[in-house]
Amino acid sequence: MSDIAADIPVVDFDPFSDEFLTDPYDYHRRMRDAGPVVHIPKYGILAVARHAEVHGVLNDWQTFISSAGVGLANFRTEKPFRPPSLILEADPPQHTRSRTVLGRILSPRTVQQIRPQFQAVAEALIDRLLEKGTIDGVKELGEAYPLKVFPDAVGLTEDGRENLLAYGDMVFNAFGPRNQLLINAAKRVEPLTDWIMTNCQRQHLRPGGFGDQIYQAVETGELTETEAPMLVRSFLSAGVDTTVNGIGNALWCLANHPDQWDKLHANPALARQAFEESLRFEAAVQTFFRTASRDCELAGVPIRSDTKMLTFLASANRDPRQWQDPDVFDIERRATGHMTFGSGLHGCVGQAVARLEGELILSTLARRVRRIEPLGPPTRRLNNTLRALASLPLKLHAA
Ligand code: HEM
Ligand code: OVM
Repeated sequence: MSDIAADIPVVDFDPFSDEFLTDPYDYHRRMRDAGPVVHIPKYGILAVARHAEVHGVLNDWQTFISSAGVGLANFRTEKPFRPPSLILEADPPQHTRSRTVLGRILSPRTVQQIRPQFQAVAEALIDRLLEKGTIDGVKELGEAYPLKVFPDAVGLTEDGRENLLAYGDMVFNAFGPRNQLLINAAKRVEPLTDWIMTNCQRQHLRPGGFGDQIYQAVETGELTETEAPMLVRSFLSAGVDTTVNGIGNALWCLANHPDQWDKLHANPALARQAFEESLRFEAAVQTFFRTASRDCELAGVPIRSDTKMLTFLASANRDPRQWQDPDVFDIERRATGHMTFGSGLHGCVGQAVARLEGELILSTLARRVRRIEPLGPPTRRLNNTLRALASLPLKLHAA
């Protein structure tokens, strides 16, 4: 382990404990107020919780690298639980090769092309849920929608799509320590890994879908035969559990802020902004790590090479140094600049798809639903990285 200067403010809590994960916001405030960089001795790591330093770390990829892993494990000294991602857990030049291809597949033009299909599914699903009236917003909307539209767009077969949820749960738990959350997730992982890797093969992917398009880049010589399935794996790892929780958290925000719901219902054109604000307010992805590649300084604090640096994306999103009234959920504010999609070189390559899904669910609800009534408290699904709900009982009142 790398040594950490004695005068860096110490915070003595565990950011991967049940208590922290259940309600992180007061811990975030205490870390922001302790200093620009804090020391978490429990894991021998440093952390940044203010917007300026989170942004600073994510935008200095040469100093704060990803190829040693973007979780707690240092890939230079610990074996990763699966072969590293060729985009997320890579630095240039490997990152550039992967990113060029995935960035083209998920370009704004592609997203315009998939829009009609994504919209039709949102409308059909919400019409069906309105007939039921009482629903679980997590299972029946937050999970059901991405689990249909995203695998369709990638070109997966119908069977076994629910494996994507359990696999995502594992991948995002694995960025944290080997605590009980990870141990429980890991128990289920072997059959999941087999299903995932099988479905990353070209013969299982519908011609023309996002997955097949990765293989087209092999034909042009941009990628190798072995890189292609690994990059399909990236879509299957990052593309479902993220939007599931982005949508689930947005529903929770709107059900609990009826004044904000009324604004959206009166003006469905606010749907995209409302989704953006809920990404800021309840960040579906809470944290990522980097590793210092050399001795350096951040905000005047000396940092040793090989130190793990935890970036609190969700805390940056509520830093009063950056936002006015950060703890107020306001769909009319300018929420862009939040850190929920990361920032810089690794900033989410799927964010246009994620925004499309969120916008279409919220605009369709805004047009067809007069009121979203919470029926009792939601239950949480704790995950080392994701802010996730297990259930969200709701009553939808038709417009
Ligand atoms: C990267 C969040 C949806 C694919 C990232 C990063 C974040 C993030 C924070 C940066 C990781 C880092 O800096 O180390 C989210 C959230 C989503 C979402 C909150 C939904 C609300 C998606 C979707 C896809 C996707 C739908 C696939 C279509 C990826 C990939 C990367 C990435 C492949 C790695 C990019 C790189 O390293 O250059 N995402 N994501 N994400 N995301 Fe997303
Ligand atoms: C990947 C990957 C996995 C999890 C998350 C992610 C948020 C990417 O396998 O490339 O981005």
